[in-house]
Amino acid sequence: MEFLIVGVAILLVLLLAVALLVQRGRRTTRLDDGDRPPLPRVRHPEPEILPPVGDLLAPPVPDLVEPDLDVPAPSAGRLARLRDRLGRSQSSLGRGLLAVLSRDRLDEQAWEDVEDTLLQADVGVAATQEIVQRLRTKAMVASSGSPGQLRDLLAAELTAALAPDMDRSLRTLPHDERPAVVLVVGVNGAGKTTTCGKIARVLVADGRSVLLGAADTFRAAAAEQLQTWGERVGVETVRGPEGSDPASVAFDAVKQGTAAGVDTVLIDTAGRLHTKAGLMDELGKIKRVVERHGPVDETLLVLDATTGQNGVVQARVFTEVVEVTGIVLTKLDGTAKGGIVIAVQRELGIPVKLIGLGEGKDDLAPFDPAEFVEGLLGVQ
Ligand SMILES: Nc1nc2c(ncn2[C@@H]2O[C@H](COP(=O)(O)OP(=O)(O)O)[C@@H](O)[C@H]2O)c(=O)[nH]1
Ligand SMILES: [Mg+2]
Repeated sequence: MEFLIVGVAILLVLLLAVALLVQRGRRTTRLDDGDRPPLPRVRHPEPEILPPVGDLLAPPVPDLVEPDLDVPAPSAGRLARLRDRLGRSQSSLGRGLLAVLSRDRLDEQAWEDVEDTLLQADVGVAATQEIVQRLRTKAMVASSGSPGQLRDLLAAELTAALAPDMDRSLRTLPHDERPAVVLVVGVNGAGKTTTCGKIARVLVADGRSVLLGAADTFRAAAAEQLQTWGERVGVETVRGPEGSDPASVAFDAVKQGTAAGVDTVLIDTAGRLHTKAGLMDELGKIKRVVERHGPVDETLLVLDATTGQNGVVQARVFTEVVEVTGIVLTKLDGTAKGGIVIAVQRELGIPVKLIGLGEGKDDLAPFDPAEFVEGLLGVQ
């Protein structure tokens, strides 16, 4: 019995000793491992996700659009998307006219009311008289004279008054050796800088390269505002020191744009000159100096639509200074009356090319007469 106890005790001691040895052996191994360079970690390859075939066929995203940059909305279809903003703000014109045309009898009073509604909507005297006269004639010979038919006749007349055949394309395509140059002019607060920024976004969305020129050198904040617009879409801005000569900034912008091989240079200008003569001098000089590089392709006059007929008077001053090739009417989403588009175009004989429909980054739409009239009249 004693033998057995001693035997078990010896066995236990032996087992303990073996266990200790194994333990130490492990530790040693660990230390050795630490001295060796770590084994490369085996990376399990990420499962490869192949793009769908449709994506492979899609055009490559232009380099300009980096992940941290905005991807502006495409310009196509913008007016259709934004036109309900017109419907809301233009209720006086659209709803007023449609209410009159829905009357049981279109008597003398009714036509006078149509005329008043158009005048109140800033359509202007000459255009109003013309529209009413043509509409009256057509309503007389109309087959049914139903409100729906009269609405269609009205839409057709308003569209005709907007000269749908005018060329509204923006000349922004580069020439052989130099970029297209777009000059943006207008009075202070009309929305020039905002419009420059929005146009830059439209061009970037269409895959073009752009450079901005901050020729409003009165305040550093003006150049900063423009630069911020550009930075969001990866577009550079050429600036000069505050108070420097705007013409030389504009000249440098075109020079740098040419060297960089961009498609379009957009030049923002100041509008806060106190006298008409000062404005003439400055804008005339900018244009002359820029044209040492070659002719300006597009001169856009930005008008605040809420200023109504005053805007037309203002516009005349600009057309005397520079050859305006297109009008941008801003703030048509606000209290503006849509008729101003008809008046401006008719009195200046210059096409409205773009309209501003909000403060949002992509709230600028190419102008389309038929689409615009549908917006004015609202969806019935
Ligand atoms: N609601 C609205 N506001 C606009 C529009 N376009 C410009 N603005 C605003 O008008 C103000 C003046 O714009 P800005 O571009 O600085 O005018 P600038 O002095 O001619 O350069 C800014 O607050 C803009 O956000 C527009 O289409 N709709
Ligand atoms: Mg400005």
